[in-house]
Amino acid sequence: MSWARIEDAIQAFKGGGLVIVVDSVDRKDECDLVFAADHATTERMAFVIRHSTGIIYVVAEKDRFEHFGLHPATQSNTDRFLNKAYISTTFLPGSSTGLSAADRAATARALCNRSNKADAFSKPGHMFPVVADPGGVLTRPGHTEAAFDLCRVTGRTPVACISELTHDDGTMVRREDALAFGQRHSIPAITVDQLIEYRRTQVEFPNAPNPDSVPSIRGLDLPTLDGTGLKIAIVSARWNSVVCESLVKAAKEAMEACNVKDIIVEYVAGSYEIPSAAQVLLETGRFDGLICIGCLIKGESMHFEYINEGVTQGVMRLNLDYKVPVVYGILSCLNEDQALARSGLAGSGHNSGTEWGVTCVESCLLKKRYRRVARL
Ligand code: DLZ
Repeated sequence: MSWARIEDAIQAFKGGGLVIVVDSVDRKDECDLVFAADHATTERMAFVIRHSTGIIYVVAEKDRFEHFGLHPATQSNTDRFLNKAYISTTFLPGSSTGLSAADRAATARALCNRSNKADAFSKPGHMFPVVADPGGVLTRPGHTEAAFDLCRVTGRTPVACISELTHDDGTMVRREDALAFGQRHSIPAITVDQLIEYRRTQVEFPNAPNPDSVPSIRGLDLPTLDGTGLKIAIVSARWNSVVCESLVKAAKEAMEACNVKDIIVEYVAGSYEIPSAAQVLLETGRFDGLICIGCLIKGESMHFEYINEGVTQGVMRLNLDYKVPVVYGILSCLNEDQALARSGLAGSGHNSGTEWGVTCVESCLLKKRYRRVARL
């Protein structure tokens, strides 16, 4: 029996299946079952609980755990491998004891969705978060980073579940037995070293396709993005300011959830002024992306039609002239109710600002990716 091809293990993981990951004999010499948390089903969780220690770790970045109000399990880490354990947790809505396979699967999936609120997670609980090193297996060759990297190389939401394989008598499963177990259950088994080798050949991680950082709205699946380091400008109209302010707030929050820290907002009188003000900001070359926010509400004259047309053309021109993503965030509404319903002010829960924030980050990252490839 031998290790699976890394490509086959990646394919299995991408499809939501289990993978066995084995670290080096000089390290823990442990064999873990790992799978993507956004694919955590009751059946898969039950299988893992039955064949492992029963302790299910959930692996992700520090920032994600802290977003849910989780904190380090200890102030002074004395673990031999400096395992970055966070306080255990259970996703409360709909859970019973938190320990059933169904409850633990629900907690795993809930940690994939940043729109869940911190107070929905009990502290302590029955799932055990562990922070992955952002460098993945290239900086720490452990199971935590292997599971995290499997998420990243497959473009899944970067949250995974892991647990150590054990025999029925409670002893730890070692390499040969792990291979046999994998063969019995059609689960590919790989080593951390194989993943390190694979990562060395990778230039970029693909974008996660899953709606995660914010709830998905009417057909637009909002992806998980890391916009660290991006500089974004918002130009907002003051006309219909209650609506515009709510849109600006949602766009900022969506970008902040993607780690964008540098966001400035400039105001102009009405939507008509937006393209020229945006041009002034783009001329500086300081921004990776820009969002135009306004709200045009149809009145009794032709004003609405003319401004609508002019502003739309103006924003498109900026996009093409400056080669910087310029997001069109100008509502064109037939009445006030439509404006309120699209800006999170009518109890619909829908705020278009969220979509525009994520769209801006996504477009900026796309541009950065291709700019880097062009330079290689
Ligand atoms: C004048 C006007 C009107 C009637 N309605 C709107 C509107 O619904 N939304 C908006 O953003 N701006 C409106 N404006 C102002 C124009 O956009 C512009 O500021 C003025 O015509 C001055 O150039």
